Amino acid sequence: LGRFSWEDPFRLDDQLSPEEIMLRDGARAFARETLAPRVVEAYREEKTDPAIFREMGEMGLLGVTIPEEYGGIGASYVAYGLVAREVERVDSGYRSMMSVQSSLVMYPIYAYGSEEQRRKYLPKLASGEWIGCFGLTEPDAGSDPAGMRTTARKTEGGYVLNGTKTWISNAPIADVFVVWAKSEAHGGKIRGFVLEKGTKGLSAPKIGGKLSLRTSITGEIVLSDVEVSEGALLPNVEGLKGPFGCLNRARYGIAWGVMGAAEFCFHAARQYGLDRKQFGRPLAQTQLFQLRLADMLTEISLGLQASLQVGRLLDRAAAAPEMISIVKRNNCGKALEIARRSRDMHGGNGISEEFQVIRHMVNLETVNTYEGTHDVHALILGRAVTGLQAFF
Ligand code: TGC
Ligand code: FAD
Repeated sequence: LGRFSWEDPFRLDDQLSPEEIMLRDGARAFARETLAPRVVEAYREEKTDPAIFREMGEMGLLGVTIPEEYGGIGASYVAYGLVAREVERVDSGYRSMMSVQSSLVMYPIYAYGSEEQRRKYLPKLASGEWIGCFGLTEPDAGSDPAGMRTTARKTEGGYVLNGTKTWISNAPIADVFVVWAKSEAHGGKIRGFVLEKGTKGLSAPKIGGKLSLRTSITGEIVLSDVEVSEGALLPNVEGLKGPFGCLNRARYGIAWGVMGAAEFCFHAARQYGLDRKQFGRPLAQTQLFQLRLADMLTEISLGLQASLQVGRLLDRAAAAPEMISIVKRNNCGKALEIARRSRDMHGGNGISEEFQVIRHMVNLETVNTYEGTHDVHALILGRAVTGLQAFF
């Protein structure tokens, strides 16, 4: 009979390569030593430290799947997921910073960009010298990005962009903006553009007062007659499959990431239950407490195992978007439930910043919503199951 460890029930470690374990351990040490000590204050003060990008870059955590010749480390999607899990174990906002840079900025430049764009942007994004953001959502086009109003009008030497993006992670501190717009010259199809900070007409005001994901800065992207050259267009993709190709990767990373946040909350609830006595015995010695820990253990084990399988398929270019919808949706929903439960199991202490679980809980509300809400992923799956479109 095999041994059982509550910290690794399905022996995930045995299913990883030595390189994946090495990267995971590096990310874990970085998260513990560099991110964890500053998170409580950063969250309280709603403060994003741009230095984190450079620190992540030094550790090789930005664009891990991008080939070495462009500054990445050419690692697997499983490795990318493992990094997301370790970073989000500390805070979903830090994972957001990392996954926007990796999947939503570096990936489209690598997959859809010209050689010149790759060489210009990727090494500096990989090192964290430049910070990137991804503008898809608009005030009137969230779950339905096809309804976007941002336009690109052709001029002699390039394009003029107009429109407003909202809820954009990293935007106020970004150097590089991947923006999606309907291009008149391409029959109104959606095209991607790479814009640079300082371009006339481009601004990115901060959205203040967020009560969730407070370590990750969010803003608008306002485009008022922004003139760019032909070289700003991402030449190799057209239509919604451009942004969705990036979202597939980011959503997959989120599936791993939220399991890290859930593990934090699970471990905290277990420790609290062992330490805290009521009615003359540890809370962890009550049936209800153990039932909840068993539920957490089960959901986390299943969520990690499913993410690993989708990651292996992604690495073989055999993952379907619907598989990613299953793990993004289910893992976010379960992580949120686990965080809420852990908060409750901490009693009054559960609302204190000291115990940290309420921060994870409130963060996970955002993660459950962005990159396709819990219900939108249900509709994607419903369409796959029935063949019937229920969005509209
Ligand atoms: P639909 O008709 O389904 O598809 C239009 C075209 O896109 C293609 N496509 C995909 N391609 C690749 N991967 C996918 N997952 C794809 N899904 C669709 C599709 O084949 C088609 O191509 P073509 O060539 O035939 O034109 O499009 P729809 O308009 O009906 O879409 C419906 C829906 C709901 C599925 C979709 O719009 C959706 O997923 N909505 C959610 C929006 C969303 O996820 N937004 C995310 C914004 S970015 C963000 O939140 C970042 S937060 C980051 C952080 O801080 O960590
Ligand atoms: P809506 O689409 O208006 O949805 C509202 C509610 O209606 C939801 O419950 C939804 O599930 C439901 N709903 C929608 N359509 C249907 C339907 N057909 N049937 C039934 N129910 C439906 N976007 C970017 O482009 N880049 C970023 O970097 C980025 N970062 C973000 C960071 C944060 C902190 C947040 C909060 C959001 C971010 N987003 C980003 C935007 C995010 O992707 C959107 O908020 C998300 O896609 C949902 O869109 P919405 O907010 O417009 O909600």
